Amino acid sequence: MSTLHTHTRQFDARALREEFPILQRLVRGGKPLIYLDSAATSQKPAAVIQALEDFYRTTNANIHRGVYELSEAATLAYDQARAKVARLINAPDPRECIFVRNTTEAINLVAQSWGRANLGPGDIVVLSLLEHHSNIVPWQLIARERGAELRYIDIDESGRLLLEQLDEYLASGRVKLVSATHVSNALGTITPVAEIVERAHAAGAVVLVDGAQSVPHLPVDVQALGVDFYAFSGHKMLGPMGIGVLYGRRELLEAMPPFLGGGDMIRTVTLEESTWADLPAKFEAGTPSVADAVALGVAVDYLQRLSMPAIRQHEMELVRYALARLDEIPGVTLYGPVGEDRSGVVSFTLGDVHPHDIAGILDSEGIAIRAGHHCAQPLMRRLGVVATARASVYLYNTEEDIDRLVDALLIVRQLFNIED
Ligand code: 7TS
Repeated sequence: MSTLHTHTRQFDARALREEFPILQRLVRGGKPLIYLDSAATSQKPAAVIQALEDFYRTTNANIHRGVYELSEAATLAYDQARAKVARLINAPDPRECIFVRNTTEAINLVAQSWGRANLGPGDIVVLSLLEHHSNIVPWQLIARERGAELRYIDIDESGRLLLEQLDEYLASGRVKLVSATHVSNALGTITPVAEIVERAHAAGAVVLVDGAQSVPHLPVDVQALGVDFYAFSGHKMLGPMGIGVLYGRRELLEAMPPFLGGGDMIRTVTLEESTWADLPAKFEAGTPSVADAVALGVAVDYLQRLSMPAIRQHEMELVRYALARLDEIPGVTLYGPVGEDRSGVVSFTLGDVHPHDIAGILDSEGIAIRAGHHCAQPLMRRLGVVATARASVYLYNTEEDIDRLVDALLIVRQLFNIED
């Protein structure tokens, strides 16, 4: 049944696997690698790896400086990558897409630049209990510095945001910014971003969305969502590590002071003071990760060729299958919502086996999952667990990967004598 299903489908994950060199390797003494940790970082197709090599072999030069052929070619490739990223998220203007290192840096940029200029004593920043530490700690730092306060939107038992609480916070009239994730890395919850934006804007608050787990997996349209800032990482969307993006609405970015000072971000410098370059250079001090940006552009091409709706569809089918199969295993507890508002992340526990033990046994079977607090300690505390095991899928995963996961979990049950 499963074979027929796969053959009649447009999306052929098994064929795509061939394009990912690392998925061909064996681990743990000859076992095929079953990679179920794409929420931590995705694997890279040969085209992206090739783009890195090509850049250094044929185009390497610093950008925006030389008047010679190589520098012009490198600058052009860098700008084209920015345009591709802007198209992927439907940003109105590529200059609104700032290249940074990752989601963490993008959020710190907004906290340090926008936050320092706009937050004062008594102002409120609203976050949620679903946040990754990278969307908590930067706000704690700037809130402490500026005398601002933090509030957190709670979740219900299935891991969905309780938006009534956002309304209560907004009613105070003191909320300057709402910063929330689009997809929870620990539970897979897809949050109602457009609704959050509507409510926050009606109360005069600015909205930042952490898109680290959404841009790789869902169609994202920053204009349709109405967000003010949107942050994501290249390495989770088939691109290299070390390159990420901050989208920001132009009026906001133009009004913000620089984050880092140095070369490339200035218009003029005297011994006393400096003036700033236009967007996006104002926020890209120093030599950027040009090759990584160019390779991210190739990753975006790859995703768009498959189409984001098709990737989303494939992952939804896989997660539905995984949830059903894991649910059959006695002793398994599944976390996160069941329904359309769920991405390709499956968090679970098995009896009272520590998730690190689960992950260790799975590893000996060649299966890579993540175990721990997933950089979401407040969320784990809210759920009343110290850690979960987490399997996360991407476009190259198949139902066979889930079958192997289930087989290995049955071994864990046996080893730990879990009762039915
Ligand atoms: N926000 C979310 C929702 C994330 O999932 C992550 C990384 C980040 C921010 C930070 O991204 P970075 O690229 O700046 O590191 N999440 C995970 C994870 O779930 N397992 O490892 C990293």
